[in-house]
Amino acid sequence: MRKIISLISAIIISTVSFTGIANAADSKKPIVIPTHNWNSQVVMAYVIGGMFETMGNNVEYVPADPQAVYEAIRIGDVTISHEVWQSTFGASFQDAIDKGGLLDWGKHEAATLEEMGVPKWVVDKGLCPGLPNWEALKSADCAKKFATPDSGGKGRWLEGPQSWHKDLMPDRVEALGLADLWTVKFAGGADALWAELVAAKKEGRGTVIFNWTPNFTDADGFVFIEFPPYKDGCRKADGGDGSCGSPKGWLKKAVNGDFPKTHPKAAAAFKKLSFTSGQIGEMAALVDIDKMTVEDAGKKWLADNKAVWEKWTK
Ligand code: TMO
Repeated sequence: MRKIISLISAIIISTVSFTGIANAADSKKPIVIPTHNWNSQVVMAYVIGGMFETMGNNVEYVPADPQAVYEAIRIGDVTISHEVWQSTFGASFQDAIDKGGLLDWGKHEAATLEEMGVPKWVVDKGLCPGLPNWEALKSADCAKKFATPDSGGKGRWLEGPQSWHKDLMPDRVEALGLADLWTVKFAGGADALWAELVAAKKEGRGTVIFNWTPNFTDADGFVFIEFPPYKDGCRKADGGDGSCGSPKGWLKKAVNGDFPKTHPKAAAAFKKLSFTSGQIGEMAALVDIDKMTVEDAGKKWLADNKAVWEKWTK
C-alpha cells in the first residue's frame, strides 16, 4: 500500500512538474532585440518584436554594434539576435558561444552571400570583360573605368562601413595582388552603397560595391564577383593569407542562455522561426525601395504574412 501511494504521489509530482514547465508563462521582463545598420535586420526586429507582443510579451529595441552584440547577448544585456550572417559575424558569434552564455538557436532557410560585386549593367555593357571571374580585375583597362575622384587613379571598391568586417577587403586586394590597380573605400552606411548604385546607373558608369543576398537588390540583378573559394582559416584575421572570397554562408539566430527559462514560449517560437530569401528581401525592399519607416514596414509585413508567422507563435 505504502509503495502504491508513493508511486502514485511520484506520478502526481512528475505530472505537475511537467505541466508546470509546459504551462510556464513568459516573464513580463522585456525581450531586448538589437537593431543594426542594414534595413532587413531592422524590419525583421520589428516583425519578431510584433510576433512576441501578440504572445503577450514585452519588447524593447536597442541600437547595437553588430560585432559587439554577441558579447552583449552572452552577458544578458541583449536577449536575441535574429540575423547572424556567417561571413561577417560568424567569428564573434562563435567566440561568445565558446565563452558561454550564448546559444545557437538554429538557421533561417535563406542561404547567404556577402561579397563585392557589380550591378548587372556593368556586366551587360562589357565594362570589364571576364567578370564575374575576379581575374578580370587584373586588367589595368578594367580598373581605370572604376576610378572615382577619391581613388587616386585606381579602381575603387566601395566597401560597407568598417564596423562590419574591418580590413577584410583591403587585406584581400593586397593578397590577390590587386593593390596597384584597386583601392578600398569604406561607406559611412548602407545608404551610401544604395546611393552609389543609383548614381552610377544614372551616369552610366561602372561601380564595384559590397552587397549581400538576401537583399532588395536581388530583384534588380546584382552580380557577385567570383573570388578564389573560401576555406576555413583563409582570412588574415584567421591566420591565412587573405586570398579568398566570402563563404556561401548560413544565416543564424542566437539567444541569451537564460531566455528559454525566462521566456519559454517566446524562445520556442523563435526557435521555429525561419525566413526565406524572398521574405528577407521583401523586408528590406519595404524600406529601401518603398521608403516606409522601419516600424511601419514591420507592421505591414506582419499584417500581410499572418499565415507565415502564426504557425510559430500559436
Ligand atoms: C551583415 N551584412 C548583411 C551587412 O553583410
